Amino acid sequence: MTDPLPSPATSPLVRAGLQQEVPHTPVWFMRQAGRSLPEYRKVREGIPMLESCRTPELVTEITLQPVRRHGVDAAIFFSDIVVPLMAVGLDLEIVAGVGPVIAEPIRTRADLDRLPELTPDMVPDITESVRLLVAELGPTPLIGFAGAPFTLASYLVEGGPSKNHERTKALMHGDPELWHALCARLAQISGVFLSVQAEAGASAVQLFDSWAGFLSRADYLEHVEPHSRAVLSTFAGAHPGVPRIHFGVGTGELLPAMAEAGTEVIGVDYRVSLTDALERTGGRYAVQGNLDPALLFAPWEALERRVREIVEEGRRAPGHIFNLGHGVLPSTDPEVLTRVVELVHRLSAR
Ligand code: 1CP
Repeated sequence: MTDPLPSPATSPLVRAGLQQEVPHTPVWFMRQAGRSLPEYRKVREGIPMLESCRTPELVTEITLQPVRRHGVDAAIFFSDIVVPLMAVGLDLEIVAGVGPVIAEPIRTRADLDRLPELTPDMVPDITESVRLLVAELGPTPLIGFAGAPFTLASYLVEGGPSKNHERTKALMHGDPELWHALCARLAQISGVFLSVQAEAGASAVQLFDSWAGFLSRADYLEHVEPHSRAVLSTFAGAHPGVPRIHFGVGTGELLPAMAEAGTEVIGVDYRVSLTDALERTGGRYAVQGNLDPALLFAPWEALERRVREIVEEGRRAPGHIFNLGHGVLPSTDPEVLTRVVELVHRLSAR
């Protein structure tokens, strides 16, 4: 049999996600687009973050930049987890050096009424951006994404980035009914945001529950998991064959629960080895990760040693997507990222 024509559906990233044979371990980096790239800083000059996210030509250019430069195996859609919240009419801003800031936080039932459901007609620009990208990317897959209900809820309840998530946890425990209503609404919004991207041609999706690691396992299971499960299962029903990646930071204790919430790929941060992650999830899930982004600042020999270890550990998984354990740090030397891509491809070539 001859090899199928190269296409996103037969790309190493999608194949690894679906536990199929791959020609090499696919690599991409969380936050591969962004401030580590001079070409990004140049096109973003003077344009606010959320405006950039809603301008299809700019989204396309920024998403393609790291693909051109590093030869990564996937593009990640340039957007932000708060874009769908902005689309339903919430007053919010991404403040440079801070992150998302919500003008009026959501803490009461009346506040929840300011958060309507998302419908695809509220985000025509997202459809357009994804279509433009898929046309430009050819066989390289585009990863769509959304924030998971807990991580989104944290921004909404706290009003911005939080160190301890105290107001969020106070609401979760103080008014569970409102908490579940808020998370159910956020699950609807995230679900539609993911589905719009897949409908327009995204070949894989990642659900970012970046702050889930701040929860105990019991809190995760009772207050959060049902809502992430709703997003993930609705997506799988509508888009079979599009691999899902479920990722959080500091989630070593939650890996089994996050895997069982419904995913093909479990994202692993750098605090847990891929070997331990495989063991904790019964060896049944493909894994993504997990180079410590700070190691990109270490001497090449030390970095190379760690990359080799991760590629080796990944061979024991039913599928491995090489990535960092969290996003690229802004002052990372982009040339080091390119070398890591080349190294992973060389080490893993079959
Ligand atoms: O002006 C700028 O350059 C703003 C920096 C920036 C960028 C480049 C923000 C603000 N968001 C983004 C893009 C982005 N955000 C992407 C696409 C680019 C890529 O990965 O290459 C993605 C996937 C996100 C998702 C996102 N936004 C997450 C989940 C991923 C993660 O890092 O855990 C989270 C938590 C956010 C919120 C957010 N948006 C921006 C910042 C600085 C933050 C984090 C703030 C905080 O610490 O709470």
